[in-house]
Amino acid sequence: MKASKLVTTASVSALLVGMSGVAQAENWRYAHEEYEGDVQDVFAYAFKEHIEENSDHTVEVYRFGELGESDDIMEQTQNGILQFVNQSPGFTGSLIPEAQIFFIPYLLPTDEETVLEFFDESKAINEMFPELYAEQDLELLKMYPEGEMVITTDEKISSPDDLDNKKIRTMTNPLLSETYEAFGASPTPLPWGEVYGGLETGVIDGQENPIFWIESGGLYEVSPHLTFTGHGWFTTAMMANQEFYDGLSDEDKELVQEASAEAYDHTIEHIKGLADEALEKIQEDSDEVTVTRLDEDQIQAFRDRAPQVEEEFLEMTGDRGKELLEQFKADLEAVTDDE
Ligand code: 6CS
Repeated sequence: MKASKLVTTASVSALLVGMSGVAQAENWRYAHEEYEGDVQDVFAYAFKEHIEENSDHTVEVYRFGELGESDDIMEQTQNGILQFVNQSPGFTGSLIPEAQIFFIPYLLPTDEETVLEFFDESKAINEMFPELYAEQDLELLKMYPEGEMVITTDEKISSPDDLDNKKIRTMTNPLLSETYEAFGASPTPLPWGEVYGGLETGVIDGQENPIFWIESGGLYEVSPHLTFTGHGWFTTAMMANQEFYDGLSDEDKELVQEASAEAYDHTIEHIKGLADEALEKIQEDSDEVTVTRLDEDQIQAFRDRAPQVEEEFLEMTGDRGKELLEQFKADLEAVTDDE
């Protein structure tokens, strides 16, 4: 009698919870590739804040190194150990070849406002990429730029000839190696954890990254000659494990979408002016650092090498890559025409 009363009470309670739509509070795990206060961390914490302020769920953020390298956190997300991950196409490019589009040099302009508008409005970014990520069991939530790429080296450079025989570290996607080969260098793909030590010991002679990261990771200490070539932007992507996302209630899906949109807006505001601030800090800290901004003729010598990389991209990705590239260019034209 007592037992059956208990069962009945429990069933009624469960029913009431179900009827009132009260979702069970969950703790979601989210890993990214950077350190405290860096761009991906700013995004992650804005996302966490929105989720925690608007639901009973909590988000635990893991930074670079806490769960391994970039490829490790992607694997953990695909296996469902993590619910969310921020991984840059620099690494995802070996999993989703089309994501290497960001490594075709001189495809994106250098003007920040135009680039930000492109990310906001691009059909290639906001409609085509989610389908490509879904094929790898990933729900793409946002793609966003972190900053213009700058090359750092052990000696001053201003032409492809100056890169001859220089071992330049690249992220681990095959197209970026093609880019640096086209630029005249010897590309050396390495995970992030090996970059500072590699520069310090001379295993590599240079690398590319946005200024905020060159400052935050102290790269200028071991690779002091900075060159603005204008050849691209560091882009990144935040996503969820597909099965986890598909299993969320409609209300939670909306919550995740809203949190992603809010984190995106917040992060875009954060990156405005960030490169100038970081460069100032670098110059205050080091007398050894040189900054070279290539002029139009010098840039042209690098730009002339871009078509062979684009061709390689098309070879690696076939019709799907062609379609994506065409849309990407059309989206760029639309935002450039607006100016
Ligand atoms: O160069 C890299 O590998 C790293 N760069 C940045 C800006 N973020 C994370 C990434 O792993």
